[in-house]
Amino acid sequence: MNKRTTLGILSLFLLVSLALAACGGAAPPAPPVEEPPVEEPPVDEPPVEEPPAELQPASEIVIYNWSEYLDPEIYAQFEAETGISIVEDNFSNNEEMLAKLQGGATGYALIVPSDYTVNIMRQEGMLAALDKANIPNLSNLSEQFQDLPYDPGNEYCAPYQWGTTGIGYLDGQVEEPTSWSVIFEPDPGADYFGRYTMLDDVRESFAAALIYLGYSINTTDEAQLEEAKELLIQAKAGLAGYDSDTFEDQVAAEENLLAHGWNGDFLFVLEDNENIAYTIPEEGGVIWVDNICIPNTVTPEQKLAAEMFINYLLDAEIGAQLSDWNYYASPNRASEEILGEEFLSDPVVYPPPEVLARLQYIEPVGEFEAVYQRLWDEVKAATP
Ligand code: SPD
Repeated sequence: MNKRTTLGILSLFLLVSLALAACGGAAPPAPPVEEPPVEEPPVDEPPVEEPPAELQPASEIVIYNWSEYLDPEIYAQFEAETGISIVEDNFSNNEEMLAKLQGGATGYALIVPSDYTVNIMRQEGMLAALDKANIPNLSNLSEQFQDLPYDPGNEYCAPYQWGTTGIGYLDGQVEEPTSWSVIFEPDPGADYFGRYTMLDDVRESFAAALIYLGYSINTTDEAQLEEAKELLIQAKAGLAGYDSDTFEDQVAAEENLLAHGWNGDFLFVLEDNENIAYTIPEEGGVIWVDNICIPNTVTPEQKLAAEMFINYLLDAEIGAQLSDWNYYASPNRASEEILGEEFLSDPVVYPPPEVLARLQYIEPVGEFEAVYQRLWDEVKAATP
């Protein structure tokens, strides 16, 4: 190939290349090299605040209560209205409940201690303070139940029901027991000998003996307590047993003829045996207030559900339904208005002033609780 020919070919190649580029047929130009983005300094914007999730109540809670004290219908109604179900577990006396919680039981969202036990539990820091915003029905309580000495201002508990401790008996088969002597000095020839029970309850049983001896039921005098112990041992000669749960059923069934026990429980079995009667002996008896409280071991969800239930119980209609079922006096003024005159004028439920004057409250006795307990263990173990 000569030089002209070579130049001709090169010119032709150049021409073709230019023509192709003009028609877009050439390879695409390489993309421009991108500079890395310049990092902007972070702007100090406030984080987007999520509204706090509203606390939801637990769907099931457990109440630790005395037996036959809460109408099962009330649990069912509450569940139908709120979706929260309540499971009930029972204790026979305050000390059993207290020991279980002191032992570390954590499953309970509600408990029902008596007056002096609320005091003990408060001092030991075992109760959760009530969130009153969740319990507006506290205002339904009678004034005297809104500021009780063991829980001023209802900081920890709502009063549940109140009542008395005396003797229930089968009218017509035994004479009205006007003295605690029927229990402490029983006649071995009497029909009722061997057919009576005493409460399985250290403070209640000591109270009966101390009242009979003319002492305070809150004595811390060891000599007086020893005397009471001897009396309790003496009573065992004719005692069918200690019973806090079925004493009223045993009398209604005429297995026993009398029993040391709580007023409402005897009224509860009147429909089984119309001859059941109840009296406070002349020496006196015990008056008490039971309370519904929340142990300090609950979760926030359990506590909310528990407070919703307390509020439900304090509703005027529900409080009346409760007393109508368990025959105990109501601390709820609004409920009393519904309960009616027949209930309010029953002297077994609402003792007249002359009976009230002979009643004493059990109070905490501090370190002496252990002395009562030791002597009670001795009573239980003794052979009369
Ligand atoms: N059946 C429920 C009886 C409740 C009695 N609680 C009274 C305790 C007084 N110490």
